[in-house]
Amino acid sequence: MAKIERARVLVTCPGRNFVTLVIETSDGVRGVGDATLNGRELAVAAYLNDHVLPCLIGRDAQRIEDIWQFLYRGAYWRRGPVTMTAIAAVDTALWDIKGKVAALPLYQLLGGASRESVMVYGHANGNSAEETVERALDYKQQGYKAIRLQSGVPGLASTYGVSKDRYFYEPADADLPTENVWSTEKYMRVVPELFAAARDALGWDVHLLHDVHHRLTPIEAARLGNDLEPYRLFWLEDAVVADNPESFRLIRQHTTTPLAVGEIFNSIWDAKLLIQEQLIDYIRATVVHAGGITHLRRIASFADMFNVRTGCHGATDLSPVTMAAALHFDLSVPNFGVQEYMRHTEETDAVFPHAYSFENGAMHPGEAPGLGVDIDEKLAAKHPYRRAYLPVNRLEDGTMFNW
Ligand code: CS2
Ligand code: MG
Repeated sequence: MAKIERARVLVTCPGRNFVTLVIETSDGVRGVGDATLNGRELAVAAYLNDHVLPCLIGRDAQRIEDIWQFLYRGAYWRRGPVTMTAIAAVDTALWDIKGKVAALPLYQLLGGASRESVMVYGHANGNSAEETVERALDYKQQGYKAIRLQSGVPGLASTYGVSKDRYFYEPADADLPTENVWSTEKYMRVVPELFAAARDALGWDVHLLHDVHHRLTPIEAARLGNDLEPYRLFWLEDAVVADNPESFRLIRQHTTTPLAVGEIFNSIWDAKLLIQEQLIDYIRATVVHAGGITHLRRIASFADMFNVRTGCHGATDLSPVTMAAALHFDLSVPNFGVQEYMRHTEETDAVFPHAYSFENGAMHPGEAPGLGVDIDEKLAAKHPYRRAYLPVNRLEDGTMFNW
């Protein structure tokens, strides 16, 4: 029985901050897990170093479920982003080890492939609807079958999802939170025009997605969903803050535009009502923030009972370790919808060598044993941590609002 012999937390910043857990067994098998919580990275690193790692040493590395329960029930203070991200890192690293011991790629341990590849969506954005559509055409030419559109809003200096760079988007860009200004009225006028222009230019054989990023009230979201119905969106994401899941009942009453939610969910309990009442169509919970592969499989099985499909979060602040784990999960899960793929920079990819690949709008985790990703510790050490915060939002009258 291989025991957990060593474990260490690596914090590195190749372009942006990442927290990675490395676990090594008495048989010399190594596993990696992502523990990155954007803008709160050091909180998870401390939780792991000070509270979790001491409990892991000497345990049977094969007992993933028991260790999951030990860290969840044993914490007493269960759930929440820091705890569930720490548990996720341990869980992912142990699944990586189990795959290596079995000499199988992880998806084979998760039940094998349910499809040939994983449809991903790309991120077309621009300062104007025209610029966004022009970039979306570029993504279509690259073979993407699904494209998220985010455009600037006239009268607002900046808005979510619009980056200075054509391909890379990193919102955590300052060592103190940047204060942006938001106006729902200005935004609501732009989005239907953007999708009308997009359908004209791109046609109907490509899926289009949009992220509202938690910025509307339920009735505003209902109106936007309605206004967008002619453009047949694949999904409208985080239309409202999901703290009060009942809000989605009002949206459902007024629109058939599919709804996606859950990237900030940490446990099945955050999603239970929304799934059970079929108030959403896609669950965005992901490996790194929802308790790892072990817990995400539970969420997906529950969602499957209610015709809800997976649409895992995959932004740049989720490291290549999470991208690899997500692709193994996506290839095997029966109720798969789509996977988000926000490209990492070359600098990041160099620190995290990986087997997954992209081709013609789809990805595959590869056939390497375990996750098929690792961290180059020497290279990682060359990129010290740099404090960085996500922006915050204020309304035009100065009122604090959701970013
Ligand atoms: C977003 C993210 O990709 C998405 O759907 O909601 O970019 C999100 O803003 C970041 O992951 C926050 O860290
Ligand atoms: Mg989102």
